Amino acid sequence: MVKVITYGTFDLLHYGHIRLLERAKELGDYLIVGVTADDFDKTRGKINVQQPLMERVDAVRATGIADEIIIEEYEGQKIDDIKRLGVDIFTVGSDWFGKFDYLKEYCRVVYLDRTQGISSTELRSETGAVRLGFVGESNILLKYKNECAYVNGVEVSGICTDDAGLITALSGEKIRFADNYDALLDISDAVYVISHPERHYGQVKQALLRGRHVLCESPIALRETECRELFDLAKEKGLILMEAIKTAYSTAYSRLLLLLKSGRIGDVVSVDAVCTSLNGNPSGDFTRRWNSICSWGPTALLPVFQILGTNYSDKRILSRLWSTEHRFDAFSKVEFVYPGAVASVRVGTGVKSEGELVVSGTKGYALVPAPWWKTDYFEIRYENPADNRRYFYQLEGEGIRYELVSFVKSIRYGSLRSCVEEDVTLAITAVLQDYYEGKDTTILGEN
Ligand code: C2G
Repeated sequence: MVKVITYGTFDLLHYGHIRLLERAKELGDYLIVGVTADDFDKTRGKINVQQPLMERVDAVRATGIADEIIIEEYEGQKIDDIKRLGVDIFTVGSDWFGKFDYLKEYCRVVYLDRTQGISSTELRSETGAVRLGFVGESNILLKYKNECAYVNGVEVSGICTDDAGLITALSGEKIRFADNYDALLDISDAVYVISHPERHYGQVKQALLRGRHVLCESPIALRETECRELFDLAKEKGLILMEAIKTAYSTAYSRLLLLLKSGRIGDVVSVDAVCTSLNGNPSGDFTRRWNSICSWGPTALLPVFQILGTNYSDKRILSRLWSTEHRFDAFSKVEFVYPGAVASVRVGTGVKSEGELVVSGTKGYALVPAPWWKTDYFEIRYENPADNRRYFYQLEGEGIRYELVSFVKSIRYGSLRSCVEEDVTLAITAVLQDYYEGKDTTILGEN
């Protein structure tokens, strides 16, 4: 019996895949198909896959061509499989010509002509790309704009900014500058809002009322009631309103949460997050610069609320200000008391500290080294160092492209696929609102 093996993602299975499988089967008597696991695809840069693994496995099985289906989960697995399964022939489409010649040491390698005119990428974009507009004055806008290049099904419709630096940075590109926000909405299906936090509520509401989906850099609003109103409006109009906190889309961060929830460090007793970036004195530019609690508060609060929940029994905010009039903090510490646990976050654009995340538990602790908010690595540590575990998960683009993929998928499938729960968003907003209203807040003085 001649055993043949081939591998693929087989996303949105189409006749190009099926023809490949049919010709692969004709090479021998028994065909094994390796379908790539979601994580493995993400690791090798295929972040736009629409279907989860089992849907893709079912689709391959339904063709009736494969005699056996396995899951491809790691780099180099093909060699293991060929040896373990006694494979005689490895085959793959000609778009991979030459890439698998190293397998000739273990079996015959056959490249089959790729079927022209069809691809999963084209199918993903067939339903019309989401025209995404950008509004704001931050350099983060550039990052998001550039990350769109990695996301199927989205195109940059235009930019609304009055930031001279951004306009200069983009001047060499084929980018449409909208004269005003309304004009940007005219040419967009969705907008990414990265303007000053004080303008978020109004701009998000305007976009929703115009039937546009919204990805808004956190905080979505500075009052809890306004935040609820916007979520209700989005639901009422069948639109996607998604809060942008890129850390939530980092694989390492999301895997850390799963390990903690599975009890790997015992009961969590303390969560301590630090986020700082010295941006220098805003020197009066208070309507364009973001203060510390808006710049870093949502990111630093995210693990506190996603690990310990949002039902804390007490909170204290301690802030050192650059401007009392504008309530512009250079540094803030927020302490929380929970039943059986505590948490603290320290954020600052006028203070420098070690930007790590430490989660302390009754059996051990998790350490995410600086800059934890865009990490690809963390450790679980115990009393006996021999028991320590290290984890690494590839992170491209600080998590932004994964966030954009989730946003576009949410729009395409009509249901929010956010990694930030609504109650977490509301809890973040409530902390910011208390800071601005001075509730539970002590001002330590001016910078
Ligand atoms: N294919 C094809 N014609 C197309 C599209 C795809 O012949 N129009 C082939 C590809 O060459 C591949 C298989 O169908 O052999 C599956 O394609 P994908 O699902 O796009 O996955 P890909 O990552 O290209 O698979 O490690 C090997 C890779 O996983 C190969």
